[in-house]
Amino acid sequence: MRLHRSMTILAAALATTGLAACGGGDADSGGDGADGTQAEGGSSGTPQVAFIQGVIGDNFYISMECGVRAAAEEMGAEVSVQGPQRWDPALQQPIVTSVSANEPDAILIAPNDVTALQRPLEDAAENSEVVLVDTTVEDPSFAVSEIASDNVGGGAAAFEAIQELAPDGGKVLVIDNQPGISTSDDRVQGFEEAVAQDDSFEYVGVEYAQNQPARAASIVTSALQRDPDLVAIFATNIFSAEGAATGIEQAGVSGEVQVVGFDAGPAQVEALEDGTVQAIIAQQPYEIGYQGVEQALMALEGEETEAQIQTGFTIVTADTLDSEEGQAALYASEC
Ligand code: T6T
Repeated sequence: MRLHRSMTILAAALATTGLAACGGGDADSGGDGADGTQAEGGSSGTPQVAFIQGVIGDNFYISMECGVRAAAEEMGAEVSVQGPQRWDPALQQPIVTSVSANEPDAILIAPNDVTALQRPLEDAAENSEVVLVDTTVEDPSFAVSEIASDNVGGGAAAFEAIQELAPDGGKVLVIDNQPGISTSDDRVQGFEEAVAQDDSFEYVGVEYAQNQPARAASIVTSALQRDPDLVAIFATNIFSAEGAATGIEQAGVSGEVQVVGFDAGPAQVEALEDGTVQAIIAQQPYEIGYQGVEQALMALEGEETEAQIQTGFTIVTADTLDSEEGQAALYASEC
């Protein structure tokens, strides 16, 4: 149920975060129930926030969960966390349906697919404030806020890193999760636009590993058989990067073929240290989760929310890994 009530503690907590409400949000972000009634939250009166991850066991979403939990504790909300076992819209949809049946005050979700999750989330938004964290859907107008990295910019930054690592140019490959995911589609787009501007590079295309490191590894070994002169690979997320590093090691080309990966989980850090990956692009998942709760609670209070919030990223290399900034950018394994 949506709330629209006086929560002095919450309001005070929001005021101290210093995040100004500035425009955006849906017209309905005032927080009345779909039927126009003003509804109370959980039986305790404490706002109930359900966080649905893109997939469980992914350090990006674990770090996001830490931000969600920290914000909820500070602002006096209760949190439940769930997610599909694999990155698969068919697994995430029933989770949305069952979470939504309980009508939590707010749902924070990273939808698995831009199309498949559209309808279930529109339905969920009838009874809960929905905040899209990380990924989005085709028409996010039902959401009170969307919070994500600059993914197009991140893809372009990955190519810039490759330009520095392979200044003579050559063949480059992208390994992605699967099409239809807003974040990684944007990363691929940013990369493709950037590579098209530099004649010294030849883009051999994008291959999909379906979030399976083993598939990413075999994509790398086959790509090297086809194109032994491949100079660099951009892997668009944790599992693509993890598999790319394995493939590079199996092919015995560590340091010869440059790998730039998105995300900064423990496996990516190990790959940087081993020299199988040369640069990683760390997002700010904790911040995304924290701000997600903040926006949800603002919507519940009837305050204006920010329609879109873009968070930053940090490029980490073996040289910067031990710096304060490098260490601060790494993802958590637990909160
Ligand atoms: O890269 C992140 C996230 O931004 C993306 O949407 C899905 O993959 C990750 O969770 C990393 O595995």
